[in-house]
Amino acid sequence: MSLQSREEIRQAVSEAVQNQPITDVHTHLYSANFGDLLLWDIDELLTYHYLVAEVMRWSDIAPEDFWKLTKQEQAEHIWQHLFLDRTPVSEAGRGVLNALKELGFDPGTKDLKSYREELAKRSTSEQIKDVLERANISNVVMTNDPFDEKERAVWESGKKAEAPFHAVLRLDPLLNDYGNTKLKLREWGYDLSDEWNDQSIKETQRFLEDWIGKMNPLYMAVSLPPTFAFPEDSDRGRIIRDCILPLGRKHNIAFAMMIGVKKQVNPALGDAGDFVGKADISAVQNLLSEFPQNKFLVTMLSRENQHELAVLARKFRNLMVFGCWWFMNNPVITNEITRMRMEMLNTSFIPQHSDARVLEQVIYKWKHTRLMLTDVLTDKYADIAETGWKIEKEAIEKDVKDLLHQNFWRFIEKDFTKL
Ligand code: FIX
Ligand code: ZN
Repeated sequence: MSLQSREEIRQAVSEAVQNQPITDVHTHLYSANFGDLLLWDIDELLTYHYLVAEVMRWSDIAPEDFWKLTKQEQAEHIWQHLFLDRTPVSEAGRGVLNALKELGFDPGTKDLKSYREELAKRSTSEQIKDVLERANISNVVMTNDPFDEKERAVWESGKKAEAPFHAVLRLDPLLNDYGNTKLKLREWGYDLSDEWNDQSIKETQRFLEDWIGKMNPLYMAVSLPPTFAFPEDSDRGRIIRDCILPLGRKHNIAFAMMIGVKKQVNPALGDAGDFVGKADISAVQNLLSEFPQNKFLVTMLSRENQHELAVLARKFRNLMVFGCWWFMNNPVITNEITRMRMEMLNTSFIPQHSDARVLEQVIYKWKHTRLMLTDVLTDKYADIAETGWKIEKEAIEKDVKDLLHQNFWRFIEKDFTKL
């Protein structure tokens, strides 16, 4: 059935976007068997580090005193300053209200106590099932850190990611702090030399393959500072070249680089203390060019890097651009970035990931993304219809499935060593 009016197109786009189950390609969520590593409920929603940063701009509380409060007291402090004393117009504030609304609560009552009491009646598994159904999410990709003692213990006990959750091998301590991490790896039985030599390469690869075996990760990942460079005569440069990329080719595992975070510029704020910087994208260009048989998922944190990242993806098919990461995940920017990517890459990119740290965040992060994507796609299809090209409902559904699901899985499965 071909659609020609803008209203018909918008209706078909809205339905396709709403009905398409999503693969959320980067989150900090965990399947229920990982226990309290998974954060959920209203107090976790309210104490999200985005809101901690925002409350510190209004409240006079000293950060160290804030952290001494109980989780419930922290939530109430944020609720008072950001929701009761003023309107929660920020993206994170709007998000809490949309999560409550989509969960069947009435944010208009502003009755935090009632939300808390109702959610306390639910089990973790029930909440996971309910939240993923409401958000229409079919797959959740985790962030799994073998250097986090609590999480390491879960994996060492033999537990695995439970469907529809999937593991990712996150490697920040190995790549960004090898000097200290080397000592820990030696404690774990990996016989690393003082200097970087064949023994170090072998043992670092053994560590990685041990965890690839434990986790069966969809990709290996790292967050990187704006100063990230490649090639670079550094521990990070050597480990990427000698370990990450050879194993990526051997096991057909993508390498995800999340570039542009300035860690802990204000340590007093905890996770809210990270900042952003424009990166030199030539590091990515050099990796793509030198390693055509590896595949790279890349997202960047600075708005100023977004255009060149999209242009770079036009040059290298082994680059999959994903998400509007962190400080990019605001409607004014996601709208701009998604239009720019579509105008340069057609639909060959992954428009969003939730980065959810709290289960219920996927409800609002994907509601907001679906609204944005509906606006962008309606405009793009209307532009095409205006040329006389017939826009078919089935074609819209296929494009939307690519954007929200298939592009990721096709890239994960594609083996660039065999192209
Ligand atoms: O490195 C990352 O995975 C970042 O997404 C997080 O560290 C960050 O705190 C976050 O959750 C941003 O949304
Ligand atoms: Zn993240």
